[in-house]
Amino acid sequence: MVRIAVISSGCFGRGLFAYLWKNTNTKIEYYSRFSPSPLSIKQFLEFGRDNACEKTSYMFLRKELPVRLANTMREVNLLPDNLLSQPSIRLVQKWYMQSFVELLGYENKKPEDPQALNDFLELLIEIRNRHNDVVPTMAQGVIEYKEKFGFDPFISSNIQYFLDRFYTNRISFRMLINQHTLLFGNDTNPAHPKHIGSIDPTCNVAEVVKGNSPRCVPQRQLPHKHKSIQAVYVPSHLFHMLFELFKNSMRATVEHHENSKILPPVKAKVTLGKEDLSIKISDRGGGVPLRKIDRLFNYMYSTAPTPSLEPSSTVPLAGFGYGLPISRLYARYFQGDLKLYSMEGVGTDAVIYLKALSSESFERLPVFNKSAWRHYQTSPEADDWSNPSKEPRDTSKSSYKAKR
Ligand code: W6P
Repeated sequence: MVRIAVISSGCFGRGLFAYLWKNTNTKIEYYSRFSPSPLSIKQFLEFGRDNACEKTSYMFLRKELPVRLANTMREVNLLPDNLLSQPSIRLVQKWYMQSFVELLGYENKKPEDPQALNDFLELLIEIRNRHNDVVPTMAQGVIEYKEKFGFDPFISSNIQYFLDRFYTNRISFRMLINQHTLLFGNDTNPAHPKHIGSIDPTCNVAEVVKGNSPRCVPQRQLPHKHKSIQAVYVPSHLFHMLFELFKNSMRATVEHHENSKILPPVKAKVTLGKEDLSIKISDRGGGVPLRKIDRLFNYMYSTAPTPSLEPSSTVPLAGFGYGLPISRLYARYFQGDLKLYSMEGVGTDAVIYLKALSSESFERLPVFNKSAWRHYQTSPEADDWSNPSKEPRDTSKSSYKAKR
């Protein structure tokens, strides 16, 4: 009713846009007050297996997707102005805004309307495509910032905190969209009839490991040697992580043994315990000193200054890029983790930990609240440990006694 009043009042230009803008921001505020509802792999599986109901999925998603979008959009706005104002970040914000507004179009559309169900599914595919390049575009934004303002530890820790949460949100958003479109779209997957959406209920981990590397030697350590280790998992996530780890291990191996005829193999080991399913990838690529390990996961540190100027052939494999931090997010998304254990001069073990039980692998989702807000206000770790500088500390000032 208000909408009609505004349009018919004749102030078509700014008035209408101002109204729509204000209305959308009110909606973002409204939806961001809900916390996202994490699902376990078991729940994804059971929902998709027992004659999945499209109406139920629609009813859940038309609320849950705006909730997840709004939570992350509120957090984007907490980024420092100098970063927020970069054109690439603005572009990503625009995509989020558009997708959010489009989803709101279904707030009042009844699930009994088959046209609404079909249009909603089409919209999800459109949104998924619109957001395809979010990761490289955000990386571009970080580059734009770095070119103008240089590397700053405060900004770097902000970016690290933010991008981990932002990309986790994106992984979860795409997971929900993929489940809905794969279960209810016409594009059934004939290659994997047993899969439930993107989930393989009997994912053979060693097979995915082998698929990544013909040179590796997957060793099995099993309570029953005849049975291979299976997981209820998203094979594409597992593939993404393993591809990244093998790539890094092989590069380290080749570079460390440049002048020798034989290359030590990259080895893989898969183990299953009561809690964890663990996958270790071991290389003898000379290792990384402890001081540099954190950098491998740092977004601001590992964004190349000007990748567009480099020959394109070097881009996909060059540097560590965002592959490692995002692989770790995939592992953490379902309550696992990814860790590196390196011994300088020798080599590196990378371990992916997954939950052995699908009932325990709940989505790990960022929530926009006061505690998250606080992270953007405080500076990184106060300097409350000694530094190795040999300069004697100036004790003449009174501040020495009156510790603050
Ligand atoms: C290295 C560095 C690295 C990162 C990730 C995985 C394996 C390896 N090996 O030397």
